[in-house]
Amino acid sequence: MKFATKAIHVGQGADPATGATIVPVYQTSTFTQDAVGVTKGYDYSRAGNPTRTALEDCLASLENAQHGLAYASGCAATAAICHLMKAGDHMVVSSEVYGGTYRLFKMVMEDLGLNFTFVNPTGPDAFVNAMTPKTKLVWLESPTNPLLTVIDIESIAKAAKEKGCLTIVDNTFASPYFQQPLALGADIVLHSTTKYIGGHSDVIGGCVMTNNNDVYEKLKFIQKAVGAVPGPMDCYLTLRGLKTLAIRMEQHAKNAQAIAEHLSKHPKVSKVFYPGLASHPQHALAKKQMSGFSGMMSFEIKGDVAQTKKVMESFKLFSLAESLGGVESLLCYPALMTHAAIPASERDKIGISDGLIRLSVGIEDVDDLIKDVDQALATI
Ligand code: P1T
Repeated sequence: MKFATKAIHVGQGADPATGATIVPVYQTSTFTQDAVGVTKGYDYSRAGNPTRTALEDCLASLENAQHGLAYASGCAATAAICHLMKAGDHMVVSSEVYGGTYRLFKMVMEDLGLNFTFVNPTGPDAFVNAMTPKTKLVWLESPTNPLLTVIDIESIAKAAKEKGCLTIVDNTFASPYFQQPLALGADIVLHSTTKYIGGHSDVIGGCVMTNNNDVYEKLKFIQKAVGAVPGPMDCYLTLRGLKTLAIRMEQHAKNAQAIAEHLSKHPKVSKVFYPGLASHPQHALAKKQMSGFSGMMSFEIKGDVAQTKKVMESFKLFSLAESLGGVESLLCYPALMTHAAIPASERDKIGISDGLIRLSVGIEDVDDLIKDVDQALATI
């Protein structure tokens, strides 16, 4: 079965109890048992719920994984993976990650005795050199948020495997439609389903997919024991959004490519970060490991911070908002919004400047989006 068909059908057969064509919202915390310990497969919704099972099965199929697990948010999924480590264990992390991922590692997990080394993501050697006998996990996000750096998943996963470490890829920016990290050798894939997978900016969620049975058993236990699970209505909304993922991603990528090309010729723009541009430093790698370049981009204007803010506040169709991946276009100021948790000195080192604007390009008519970009830039 191909991607678009799986998104609509896997895990979503007619409801066995009623024949409902669409997976019902099983809005129940508990399940009546036929006799003590005799259930129809579910006993309590923290452990499992049929609406969640449908979502987990469908998500797994989209990453060609045997197992899928859904969480209450992308950060909850990230925290679940941290629970695979014990105090004293070490993770090598790409220095370019979502600000909330950095915050969770540095400000929550380090206090519990986990250790993290952040490395420049552009050379596989940096990951290998940072590994110690205590390293258990390697964390990649590709393309990165918000600089759209493309990381060589295959090389790093291979090197990690040789050292006995598991590689995790946060695949939120690409979506499973454009990138399949497990096929590139990664052990675990993670998404904030709040973004492209849900696709309509109306639900928070996260997920993890793997083919490793041992990792799945551990994560399944952690999911139940920690309890950061999505409710049935959240699973329903995510599943509803997921059905159109393929068609949405095509349009996101088409619109983003057109806007990136337009911006790169614009006299008021100094730099554009989009993996679909031939000028992107990892364009060749992006072409090799992704089947499309998705809908996220960033750019810098020729101007100071005040002018950057003026431009940002002048958009009319793009909303000034955190998050990404919805059908509507958004823009954000990473330094003060999504990546504010990263200290300014670290942001400078990474390249998240005070002039950086991030766009989540939606699926509106691209002519309207380009007009909006142009009128905002015309204000300075
Ligand atoms: O917001 P939540 O569902 O918990 O997902 C966290 C997360 C994880 N990974 C990546 C790559 C992300 O971008 C995010 C969330 N990001 C934003 C809210 C943002 O605007 O970038």
